[in-house]
Amino acid sequence: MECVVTFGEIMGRMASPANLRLRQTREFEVTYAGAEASVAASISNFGAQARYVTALPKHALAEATMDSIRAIGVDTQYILRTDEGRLGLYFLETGANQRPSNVVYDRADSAVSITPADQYDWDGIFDGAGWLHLSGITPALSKIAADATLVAAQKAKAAGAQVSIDLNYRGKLWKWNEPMAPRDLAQETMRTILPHVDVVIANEEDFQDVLCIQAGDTNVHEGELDTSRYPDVARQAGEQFPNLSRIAITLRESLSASHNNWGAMLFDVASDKASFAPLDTEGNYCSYQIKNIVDRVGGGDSFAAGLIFALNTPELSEPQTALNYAVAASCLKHSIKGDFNYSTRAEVEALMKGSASGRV
Ligand code: KDG
Repeated sequence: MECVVTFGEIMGRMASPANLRLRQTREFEVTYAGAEASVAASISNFGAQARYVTALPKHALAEATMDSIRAIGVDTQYILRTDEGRLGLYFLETGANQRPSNVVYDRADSAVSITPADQYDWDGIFDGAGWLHLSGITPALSKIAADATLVAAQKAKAAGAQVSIDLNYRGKLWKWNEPMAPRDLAQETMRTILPHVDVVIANEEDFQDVLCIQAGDTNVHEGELDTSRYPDVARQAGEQFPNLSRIAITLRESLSASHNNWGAMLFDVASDKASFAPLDTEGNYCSYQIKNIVDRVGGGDSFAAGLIFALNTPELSEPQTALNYAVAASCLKHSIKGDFNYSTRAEVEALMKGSASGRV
């Protein structure tokens, strides 16, 4: 499998311990985070080569940030070290029962948000690379970061790589063109990037926020998610962007802060065929019931990483198998503290086999 490149912002994650409110806590658990870094970490943990590209300042905290992904085997040689700009942080308060989680960003003027595209060595970055993964978070940071994301996609296509993007709409970001509303800016900006993308990944809310595609009625019928409307969401995305070859929709029914039902659909545009996962023994969509979520952050990134890894691994690349892998990988992430998914390929495949036999 050729190297997978991801480009975006990596941050320090400062999480209050044991569900403490941010106002209460006197200490934070420090790990590292950022959607595109999480995808690189996950792919590396599956045993493939991942190269992560960003810009970071020249100080010890930035070194620690790089160490966190180097330790997993991610290639960090194209990370730019800058004299200007800071390491972004995000503060996480984990929800419980009916109280949702809360995130406070402290990432203005981060190095990646002020580093123009022409500073990166794109020829080196795409040397030996077959895939680029992006997210809608980095272009939300600044006009400079949005332009760099677009250039990354263009350079990847020019180098013959496939490009995937997770729409990842974050309404708290997208402030760089005020008074333009965050949603309008996201729509306008993402429409410039999406023509250079092959695979788009998102949940149904993101399809609505970023592409104005209505997923329709979200009723749950007799405990079963009505999956019939999702192929049409994907078809509408394919009509808006004819370059798209595949569209993945993650299907999360959030039942409480600690309980999700979790699954996904993968739509193949050329064959107009939708696959769903997980499936029960009769081949019907059933969803993983995750009843004790240790940490849900990064679940979508694990899905993206699993899909990219599986689509590029010959024995896993058939659409249903690739989707089974991606959903099982993201399901396992919910058992792991921190943003990164430390599951191995063997662990993901063991869960896939268990779900195929109805033992989940
Ligand atoms: O997808 C996970 C991300 O939400 C998390 O790593 C933090 O990058 C992050 C963001 O900006 O929300």
